[in-house]
Amino acid sequence: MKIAVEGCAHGELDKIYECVESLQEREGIKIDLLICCGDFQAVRNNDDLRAMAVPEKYHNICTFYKYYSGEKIAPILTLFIGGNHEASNYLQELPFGGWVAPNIFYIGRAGVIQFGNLRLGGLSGIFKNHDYLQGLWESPPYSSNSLRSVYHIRSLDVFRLSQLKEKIHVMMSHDWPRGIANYGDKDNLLRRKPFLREDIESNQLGSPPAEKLLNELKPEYWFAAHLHCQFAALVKHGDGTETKFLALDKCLPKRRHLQILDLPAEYDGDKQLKYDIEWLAVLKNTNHLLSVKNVDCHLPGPGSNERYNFTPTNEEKDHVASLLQNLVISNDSFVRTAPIYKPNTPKRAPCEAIMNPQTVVLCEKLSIDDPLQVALARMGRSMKQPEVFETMEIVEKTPIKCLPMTLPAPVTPSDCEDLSETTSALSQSNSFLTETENTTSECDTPPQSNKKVFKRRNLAMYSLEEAENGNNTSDSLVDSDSPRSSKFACKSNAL
Ligand SMILES: [Mn+2]
Repeated sequence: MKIAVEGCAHGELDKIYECVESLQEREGIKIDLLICCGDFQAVRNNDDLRAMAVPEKYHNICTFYKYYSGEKIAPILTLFIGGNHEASNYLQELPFGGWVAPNIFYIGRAGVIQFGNLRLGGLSGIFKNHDYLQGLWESPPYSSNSLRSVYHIRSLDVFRLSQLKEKIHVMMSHDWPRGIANYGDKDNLLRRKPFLREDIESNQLGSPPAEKLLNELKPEYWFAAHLHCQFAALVKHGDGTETKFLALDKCLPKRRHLQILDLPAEYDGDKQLKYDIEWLAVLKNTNHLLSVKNVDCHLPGPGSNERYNFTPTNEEKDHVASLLQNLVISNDSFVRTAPIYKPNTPKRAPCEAIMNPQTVVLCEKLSIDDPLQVALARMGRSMKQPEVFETMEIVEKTPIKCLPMTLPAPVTPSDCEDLSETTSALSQSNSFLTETENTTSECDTPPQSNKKVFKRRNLAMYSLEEAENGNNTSDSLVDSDSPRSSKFACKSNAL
C-alpha cells in the first residue's frame, strides 16, 4: 500500500493531485490514498470564504469547489483533518466525519477510520489553552471570536481519542505535538526557523494534548503540518515501540509538502474506507459527556463516582457492529448541502447551520447527538434542512483564480540536504499564520425557522439542562417556531 501525505493543502487540490499523478508516472507506482494534515479549505462557494479565519486578501476560492461541484473528480481517495484555516461552517456539518466531495473524506473533529487493514486517526484544529476545556458552543453566524475558537481543540475530542486501546498505525494532527522538536534535528530546524527558538526552549512549541496522545496511542506514524516546514523526528516509547514523526510544508513550489509512504502488503486488505468499531463505540460511550456551553467543563477521572474509563468492552463493540451492519463508507453518501460556486456572487457570511444527512444518519444509527444541533437547540434555533443540490447541476468551467505555480518536486526524507529554499517564503507563511483583526459586516438573511424532519431522541436531556438554567423555554429546544435567542444577533463578524 502506498500513501501520499500532504502538509497544509490551502485549497490547492489541483496542484496536489497534479503532483501525485506526475509522481505516479515518474516512479511507475500507484498511490492508494492521499492524506492531508489540515488547512484543507473545503470552500464550496463565496459564502464559505466568510466562514474561514483568514485575512481578506486570502479570500481566494482556490480549487476545492471544482471537486465539490462535480466539475472534477478527485483522482485519489483523499482523507483530511481540519486545521486553523477552514470553511468551518462546512466542517461543522460533519463533526463525526463524512464526504465533503466525491472521494474526499473529512475525518471529523477527531476520529479513526480504516483503509484496508490500516487504522488512521486524526485530531482536527489547533490547541489554544483558553478554549481547551470549553463546550462545543460555536455555530454560524460566527462572531470574530467564534470564527477562531471554532477550530480550537477541545478536551472532549482528546479524551475520546485517549480511550482507544487497539493499535493506531497512522495519526494526524495539524499542529505539532509539544516537545517533538527534541526528537529530531533541532539545530537544523532552528537554522531554518530561528523564530521558533524561544518557544522550543521553553517547551511552548506545539500542542500538549497531541503530545499526550502520541505517548498514549504510540502510533507507528504521526504526521503534522501548520508550521510550514518539513521536520522529521523519532520518538522511542518505554515499551520498545517507536513513532516516526514527520511534519510537512504547505503546497508551494520547491517546498517539501508531499511524502510517499510505502507500507507492507499486510495493510492492504480490501483497500476500502471503513468505519472503525472501537472509535464509534467510544463516541457512543461518551455521548453524555457532550457540553455545548461557553464555559469550561470537566471530564470524569479517577476519584469520581461515575464511569471514567470509556474504552469499549467486547459487548459494547459487538453492539455497535450490530447497529451498523455494513462498515464500508460508500461514496454514494456524499450530499451537496450548499450551492456550488458561481463567480461574481457576493460573499455573505453564512448565517445558518445546514443539517448534513451524513451526520443525521450516523447519529441515528448510533443514537448519539450532533453537537451543532444541540448547541442550536440550546438557543432555540434549529438547523436548516439541506436543499439537496443535484450532481453537475450548473457546472460551468470557471477560471482558476489561484496564482499559477510550477509543479513542485515531491521529496523523500533522504532528500533533506538542500534547505536553502525552505526559508524563502518565510514572511509569507508567517503572515498566513497570524491571527488578525476583523471588520464587521451585516448579514442580510436571518436564520429561518425550518420544520424539523430529523428528530434526535436524546435532545430531551438538554432541555432539562436548559430548564435548570432558566433560559428559554423547553419547547423552543424541540421545535423551532420560537424566536431566536438574542445572544446571537444576525450580525456576523467576518473577514
Ligand atoms: Mn495552519
